[in-house]
Amino acid sequence: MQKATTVLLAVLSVLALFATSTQGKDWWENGNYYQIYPRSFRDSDGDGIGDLNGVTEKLQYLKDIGFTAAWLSPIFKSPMADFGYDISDFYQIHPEYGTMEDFENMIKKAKEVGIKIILDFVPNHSSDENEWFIKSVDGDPAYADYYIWHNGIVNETTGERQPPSNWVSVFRYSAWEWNDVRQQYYLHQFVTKQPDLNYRNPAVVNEMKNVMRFWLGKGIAGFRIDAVPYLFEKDLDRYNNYPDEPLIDDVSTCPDPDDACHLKHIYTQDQPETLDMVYQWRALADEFKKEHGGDTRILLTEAYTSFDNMILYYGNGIRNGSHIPFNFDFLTNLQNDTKAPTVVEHIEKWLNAMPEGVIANWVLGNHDNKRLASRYGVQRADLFNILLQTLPGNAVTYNGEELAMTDVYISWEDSVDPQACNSDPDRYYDLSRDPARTPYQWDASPNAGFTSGDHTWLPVSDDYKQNNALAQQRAPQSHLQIMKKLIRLRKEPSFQDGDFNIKAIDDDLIIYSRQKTGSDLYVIVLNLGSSNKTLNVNTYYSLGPKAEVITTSIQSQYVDGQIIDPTQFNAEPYVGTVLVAA
Ligand SMILES: *[C@@H]1O[C@H](CO)[C@@H](O)[C@H](O)[C@H]1NC(C)=O
Ligand SMILES: *[C@@H]1O[C@H](CO)[C@@H](O)[C@H](O)[C@H]1NC(C)=O
Ligand SMILES: *[C@@H]1O[C@H](CO)[C@@H](O)[C@H](O)[C@H]1NC(C)=O
Ligand SMILES: *[C@@H]1O[C@H](CO)[C@@H](O)[C@H](O)[C@H]1NC(C)=O
Ligand SMILES: CC(=O)N[C@H]1CO[C@H](CO)[C@@H](O)[C@@H]1O
Ligand SMILES: [Ca+2]
Ligand SMILES: [Ca+2]
Repeated sequence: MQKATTVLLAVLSVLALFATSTQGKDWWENGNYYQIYPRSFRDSDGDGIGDLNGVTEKLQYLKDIGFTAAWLSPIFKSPMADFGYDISDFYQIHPEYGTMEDFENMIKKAKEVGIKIILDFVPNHSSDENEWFIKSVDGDPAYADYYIWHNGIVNETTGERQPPSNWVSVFRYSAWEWNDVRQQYYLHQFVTKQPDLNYRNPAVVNEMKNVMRFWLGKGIAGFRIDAVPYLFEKDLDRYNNYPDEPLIDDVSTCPDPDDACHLKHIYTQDQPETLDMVYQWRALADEFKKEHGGDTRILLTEAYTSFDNMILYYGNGIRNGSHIPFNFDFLTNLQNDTKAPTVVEHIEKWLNAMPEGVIANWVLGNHDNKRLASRYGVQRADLFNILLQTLPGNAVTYNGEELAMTDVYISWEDSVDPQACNSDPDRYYDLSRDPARTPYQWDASPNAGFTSGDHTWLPVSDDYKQNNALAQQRAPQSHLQIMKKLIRLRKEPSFQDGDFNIKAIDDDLIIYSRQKTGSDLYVIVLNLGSSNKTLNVNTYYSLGPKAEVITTSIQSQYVDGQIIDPTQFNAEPYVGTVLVAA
């Protein structure tokens, strides 16, 4: 009896959840987010470097595909030691990318077109060329504690001064750099030109909140926040020292002590203070809306961290956190040879762990990883885009993945990414982020229509004559056409609010359904493997005697709109297909 009541209550609360979610959906919920890497997106003035006017020019293109919002990798003034993630003035536009007026035009155009603009916020560090750092080096009292400074320690054997702790930078070597002027070490968790800001100083916390208010005041829809786990480090102990980090359990997996992977980052990542900071930023975004009106301003957070931590970024039940804590589960855990049951496990794990009332999100690529089509094979690019667009929640797409652009080989000599350049000719390629950052392929004209100039900051892929946005727009079937169709489909009630049931049939086949009561039943079949498999779809989800192919991978034997017999469905190698009861 009691059990029945509990079940009934559970059913009622699920229904209540649906009722609220369908009616009051906010603009950002179940949206489609597009990451623009501005340096490589579109060059408007022929210098070989993408810029803001280039982005403005292409906003309509993004709207036509169906994206809700675009987030831009950093566009702020920077000496470009880490391609904009080293900011020398948080309040100014980087001159190569344009002027403040260009920025304002971009925002104006985005409003006209109906696409939200989200900026990258890089709070962990500034450039060493930032005025704050220069003043800090000089000991200016207002800035002296803006960064993390330490005298270092004396080595008992040699009697010489050495860094305060064994901490290693993400991009190799000690995370401490000696400064001759100040006669102290400063901390940098990324390259030496990226000194870490000191979040234990309330003036820094305030300053960075002012940066956020400044850009929100310019009309952006929110921030994507960079490298969140690195914000805080363990505080000084009572002897004024920083503790060494322990070695990883099996050092043979990362033997070089100069590599970050050699240590367990228990003092330099995921400190408890970090979550509090994210919650403060969320409160700021909420207050900004209260004070200024307009739509919800959102936060997206970048954190490669433990699963439990990722979930806490959403909020702790009392305070709210990130609207979209990037779910990097696919990027970190799905390899080329990952089998269907493992893919399903990862999807269910995230959905089951999410706290109540928040929205899932899925990320398949960004400027720090090899491209989707290169990781899983071009043949499977559509399959993964189908997966991304038909899962419940928010979808995040890195520019070029909608065209199935592939990595471009960049030689050691031509590499510019510090993560690659800090390694050596034997190892750089695996580390290099350059191959996924090459210019966007617009059309078949020279340099893929990215620039009118005769050179580009990274080489253009040599397949651009066949593979470009214009060709794919004109073709009756293409990766881009499939993407457009998927994004339109996602607006259907069954994808916005529908139930989701997924299973792996064997090592290759994934099948799942999306349906909202009273709306269409959709069934998605993905074949990750290399052989044909015939199946009766109705055994799993009953489509009835006939089904329509909504969309399917470019190489599929089926075509969009075709009516088929779902009891004799041929799941071809590497093909994904969306079916609906006909
Ligand atoms: C002291 O310096 C020596 C020589 O550079 C080094 O091998 C040793 O690890 C240092 N000691 C500590 C505690 O760091
Ligand atoms: C957190 O977000 C939920 C859902 O939007 C809202 O109802 C709640 O009031 C928020 N809590 C705080 C502390 O802002
Ligand atoms: C992924 O696997 C496919 C087939 O199993 C193979 O053709 C392709 O080269 C692999 N790609 C990578 C990046 O390993
Ligand atoms: C898979 O089935 C299709 C359609 O029947 C056929 O054209 C193709 O050759 C088959 N491929 C393999 C690997 O058996
Ligand atoms: C995905 C992403 O934005 N990664 C960035 C994390 O932060 C470092 C340092 O700011 C950048 O180098 C990465 O590109
Ligand atoms: Ca330019
Ligand atoms: Ca830090």
